[in-house]
Amino acid sequence: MRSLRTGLSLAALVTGAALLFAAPVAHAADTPLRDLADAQGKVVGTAVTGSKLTGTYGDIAGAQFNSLTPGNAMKWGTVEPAQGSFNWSEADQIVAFAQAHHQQVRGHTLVWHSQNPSWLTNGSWTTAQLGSLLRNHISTEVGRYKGEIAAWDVVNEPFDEDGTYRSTLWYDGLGAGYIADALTWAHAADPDAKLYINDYNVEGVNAKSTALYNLVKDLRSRGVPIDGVGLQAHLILGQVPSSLQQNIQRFADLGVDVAITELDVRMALPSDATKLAQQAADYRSVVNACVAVARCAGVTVWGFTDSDSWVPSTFPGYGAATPYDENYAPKPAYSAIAAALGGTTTPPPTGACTAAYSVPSQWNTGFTGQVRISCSGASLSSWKAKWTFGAGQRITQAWNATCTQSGSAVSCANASYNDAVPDGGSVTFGFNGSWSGSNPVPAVTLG
Ligand code: 9MR
Repeated sequence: MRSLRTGLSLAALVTGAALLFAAPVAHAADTPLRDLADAQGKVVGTAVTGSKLTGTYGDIAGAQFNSLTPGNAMKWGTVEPAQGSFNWSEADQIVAFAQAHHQQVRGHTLVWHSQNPSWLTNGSWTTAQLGSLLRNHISTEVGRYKGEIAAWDVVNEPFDEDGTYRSTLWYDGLGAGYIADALTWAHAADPDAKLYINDYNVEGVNAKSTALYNLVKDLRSRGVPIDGVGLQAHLILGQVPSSLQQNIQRFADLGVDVAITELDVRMALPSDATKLAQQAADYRSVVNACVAVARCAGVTVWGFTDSDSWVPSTFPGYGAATPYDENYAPKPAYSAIAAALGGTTTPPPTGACTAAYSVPSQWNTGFTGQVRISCSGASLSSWKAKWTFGAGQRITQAWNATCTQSGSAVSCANASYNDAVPDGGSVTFGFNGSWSGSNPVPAVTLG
């Protein structure tokens, strides 16, 4: 399903030639994440979009993960767009897919301040009406999927950053008791589902996570059915809280499970090899922290591919937050998750592909240039060679490549017949150009 690829990321100039190092990538022979997680007794999950569960997206979702979370399909606004009129199609589809692939489903989410239907948020309700609307919603949805959902994010994002309760439809209308009520109603509808409270910015020990801790402690002392805490973990590159494992442990010590429910690590775009390596380290520390605590149930990523991530639209200029790129190539973060789950990935190739620029002939106003791309210990399935002319040279005609020039910037892409550069092989293309004054050799990068 996954093919051998060479990461194109880091180019270094060596006197007119570009060195291209291969980035660590996963290979088809590597053990799927779900098998590694199963061996650890952990969940490795992903949020999914139902309509995308075909083709490569479906293949990866089914092969690599042992748990699915509907990204939006089970939210109130999706399932009951008009009062009393239900749309379960995407939720049903995801549950069916999960069952066909022997995966758990994490239900997400029953009580939230966001993505509610407008009939609900625009209505004016008495306290009693609001309470019964919530009760009916929970009973209906949890009841519909009784026995099919391993864990529910019953209450989502109940706290503000300072640890006080967030002002929401539910808190404002029903008081803090809505949390215990929601858990109780969910338990009545499916006694076997694990019931969670889920929030963000509660990964480390801080005011918000301490408020959550105190709530869970209180709920447990009162016998309210609370089984776990979800730490969403929408993280920023290089900012995994150092107290993550300690925080997971303190919840575990209360007698509840902990799940990392929405992991992603966003970075300022564009990504590069350094950022991707940092991201891999971040993913690894999160998964390590979960593996280190027995009551940590597992880790779910909030979308497994950069083509299906909420980040770019919410944080303009940021993205590349998931373990697979937009073309479904596993990133270093993928290998890091595998390693943290006890797997080994094929070591990164130590070889490189290089591009060497030369000028075989030159006359009064013209010259013939040549670029040879050679690979050793690495390979390319397609290539693009780029450089900037330093003295006003212009390409007039090219062969064995398609070259475009804009100002001084040149970009030459492979022809259909010479796209592959095998390990130990090379490809050469050439061009005629014009020059005057001088004709210095430019630095070529591959990408
Ligand atoms: O991934 C979800 C995205 O498609 C929605 O547009 C967004 C709307 O808020 O919600 C996203 O998922 C959220 C999740 O349900 C709760 N935690 C934060 C997630 C990212 O916003």
